[in-house]
Amino acid sequence: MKASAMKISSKENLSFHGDIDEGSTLTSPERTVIVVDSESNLKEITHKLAEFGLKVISHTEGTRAESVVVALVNPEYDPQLEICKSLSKKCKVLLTTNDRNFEFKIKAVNMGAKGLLNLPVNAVEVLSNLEDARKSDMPDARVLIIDDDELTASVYALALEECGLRVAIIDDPLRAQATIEDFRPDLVIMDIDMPQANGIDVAQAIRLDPAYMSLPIMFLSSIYQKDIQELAREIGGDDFIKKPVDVNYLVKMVRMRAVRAVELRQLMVQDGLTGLLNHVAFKERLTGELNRSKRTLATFSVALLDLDHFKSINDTYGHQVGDTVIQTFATLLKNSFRNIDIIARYGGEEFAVILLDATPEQSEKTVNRIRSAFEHIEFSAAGCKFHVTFSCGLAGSVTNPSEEALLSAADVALYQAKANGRNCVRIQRPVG
Ligand code: GH3
Ligand code: MG
Ligand code: MG
Repeated sequence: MKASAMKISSKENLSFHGDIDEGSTLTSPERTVIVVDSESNLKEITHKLAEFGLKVISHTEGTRAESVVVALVNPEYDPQLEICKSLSKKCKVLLTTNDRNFEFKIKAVNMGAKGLLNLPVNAVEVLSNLEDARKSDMPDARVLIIDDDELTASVYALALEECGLRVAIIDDPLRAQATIEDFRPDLVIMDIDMPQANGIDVAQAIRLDPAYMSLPIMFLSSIYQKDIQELAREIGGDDFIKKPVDVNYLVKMVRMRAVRAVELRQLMVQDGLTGLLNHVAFKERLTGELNRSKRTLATFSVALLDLDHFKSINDTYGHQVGDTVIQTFATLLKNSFRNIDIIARYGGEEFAVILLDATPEQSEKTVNRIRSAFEHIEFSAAGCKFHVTFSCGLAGSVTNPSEEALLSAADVALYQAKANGRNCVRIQRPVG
């Protein structure tokens, strides 16, 4: 749903393009878009999308075009929209045109087009369409089953997985906290009667952590005593279901709750402008990763990235253009870090990233590549062209084993990067 928040209004007439960083490894093979256009437009669009790690191919490229989910078709190149029609059977087709004539729209819909994109093509808009097209009906929801009866648990798991949910099972409730931190379920199905601990106590222990206070918990039990049911409800269990459970009924209940939980979670953790994690959610993830690194000895780095002289962009071009720069930067970050990295909008024009299993030195290379890609992006507004840069401070979890230490070390490094003239990356090194 956040993709809408990421969309740029074409009224702003803002576009960007620039040179591709030669050494960039931002391109990944599955991020491909089909473009149907004249040779020269094709070249220009290829160039623009490359900045965001997107690859362009032509619709004639046979099997390579098979798995592609978005196609951009210029109606000037395909006036009868025949190519549009045939592509629409395989993927989401967007017509690249400034024509908003209603008759044209009717024809477009008739020929299978799913949207219109203004010219010049804007990479951020293409990316948010790509995200939408990839999204399936079932949100990416995770369910954790805690039950000492492994056989029953795996029967439930199978049924839930069949309807597209991701499922983890633990038979020992004492592993609940660690598993929740690692797996981050949207919903927990909890047996009550377990040899190691009572399910109701386990649920209460989980809820002692404010981060999991609203994690939905469904209790399953063959014990059917009214007072236990009431107790379960009191501590915030969403449901109490009697065992043996009809699997179809369970799937229906879980599915409904998981969808709602995912929607709620997104509302709570996402930043409205960029769709990235918000400040609070970032802090929670940081705590989780620190706990995890204590258990597993895995290390990570934290990067704080702050746009340079951003106030003057707002002052010169207006707040809306400033917002678009923030959205563009967020899109570049999303498409440049690995999927496992945790990216957040930390404050106004400041962003924070947790780079898992990466030393500050390794992270520095990644961030420098992004820095170089970003400084080449050319923005244009009100007839002027301009570039924006950012500065970054990095700190590692090995030398800063607490939340405060990590964030303040990264902040000190960011301050050094600013003092050093901006548009650079600094690592905070421990004194002595
Ligand atoms: P520095 O290089 O030292 O970071 O300078 P700066 O101008 O970027 O930093 P400063 O903290 O002085 O200004 C940040 C500006 O960012 C001020 C604020 O109005 C603007 N800002 C914060 N949030 C948003 C936002 O959501 N949208 C827009 N357009 N501007 C924002
Ligand atoms: Mg700034
Ligand atoms: Mg700032």
